[in-house]
Amino acid sequence: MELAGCAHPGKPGGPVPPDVETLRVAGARRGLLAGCAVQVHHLRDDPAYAALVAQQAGIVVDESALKFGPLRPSPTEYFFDDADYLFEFAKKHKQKVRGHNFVWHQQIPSWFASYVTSANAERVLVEHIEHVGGRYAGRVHSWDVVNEAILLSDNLPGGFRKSGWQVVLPGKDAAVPAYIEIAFRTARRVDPKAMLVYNDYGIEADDAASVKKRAAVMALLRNMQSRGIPVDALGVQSHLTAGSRDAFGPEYAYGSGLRAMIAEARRMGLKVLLTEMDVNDRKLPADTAARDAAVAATYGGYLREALADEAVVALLTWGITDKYTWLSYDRKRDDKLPQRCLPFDSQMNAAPAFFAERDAIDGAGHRA
Ligand code: 9MR
Repeated sequence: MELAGCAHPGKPGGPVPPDVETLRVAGARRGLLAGCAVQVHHLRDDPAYAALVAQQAGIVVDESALKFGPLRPSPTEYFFDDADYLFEFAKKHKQKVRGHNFVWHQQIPSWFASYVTSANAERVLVEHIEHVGGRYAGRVHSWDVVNEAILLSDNLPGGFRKSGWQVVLPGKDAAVPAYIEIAFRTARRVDPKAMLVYNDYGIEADDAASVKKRAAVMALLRNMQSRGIPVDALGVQSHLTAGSRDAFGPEYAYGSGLRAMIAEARRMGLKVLLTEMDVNDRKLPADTAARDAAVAATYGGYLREALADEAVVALLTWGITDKYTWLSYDRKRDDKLPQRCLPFDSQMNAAPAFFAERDAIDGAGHRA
């Protein structure tokens, strides 16, 4: 496919004409990988969606295909069809691929609870990473090795989440649970070319809960580094909610805390990836134009803050079109209207958020 140039800035509300600069091209000019999460079954069955992903994304990640549960129908079986399809699609369209994820507390197989014990957990985890990471070694831009390991309300030392892996593989070091150390060391051994990422949410805003969670995440990264555990990047999921600080409080404000966290990661020698951006509109009134404007303002404001730091080397939205967003089934609006949270609306026309995202990329400095 011929990539769009930057001749024509375009405008919201219609399909993107071929001469309108795409997200991937805008990103590439700044040394920033811009892309999105996809769902392989829609790439297969919805050609317009597949074309939009091919056109806009320089990097892709599947919402589910590389997670433990979807990959592992039983302790001895692997299901690679969807993940293989993703890698083929990406190769055809000259896109990079992110791996999401080796370790998470959700989407683990139904057999996990009865099969995995403290006695076999390390072997199960290592074998999984060897098998999956090994299959795609050399073809993965970055792996979310561990996803969402911090949950302060679980009240464990270090703020760790009482996940299935934490329960069977806590280890003796309260600062870095054994499963995290094992996962990162194994991932590095199996795919030395992949950037290894710790990925989390709820660390973007300026309210008290986000400030505390951010501190716990940064402490984990520092403790990993001081123990020689290989970690290359912080993944900031960036599931945001539109609204104003004045109306709703500091959990709707993205600014100084975000900048400080990214700067701290940079000083630690880490890269930063914005891995799952979308903007929940459930606090906004029904009016479409007003909603779109507020969502776009959140995209623009957040990205101007985050992209100001050259440690940020990738930006992915969690989906590309409102047609398939998780927010519409998982975070329903009170009025039941579909969420308008992504750069393209449910008709796959460019929304104001597309232009806000692209303009923020255009306005960012060049990364090395
Ligand atoms: O978008 C994903 C959705 O399709 C899955 O059903 C869901 C399962 O819990 O996971 C969603 O993706 C999540 C991601 O893996 C981790 N961060 C939060 C994302 C949204 O829930």
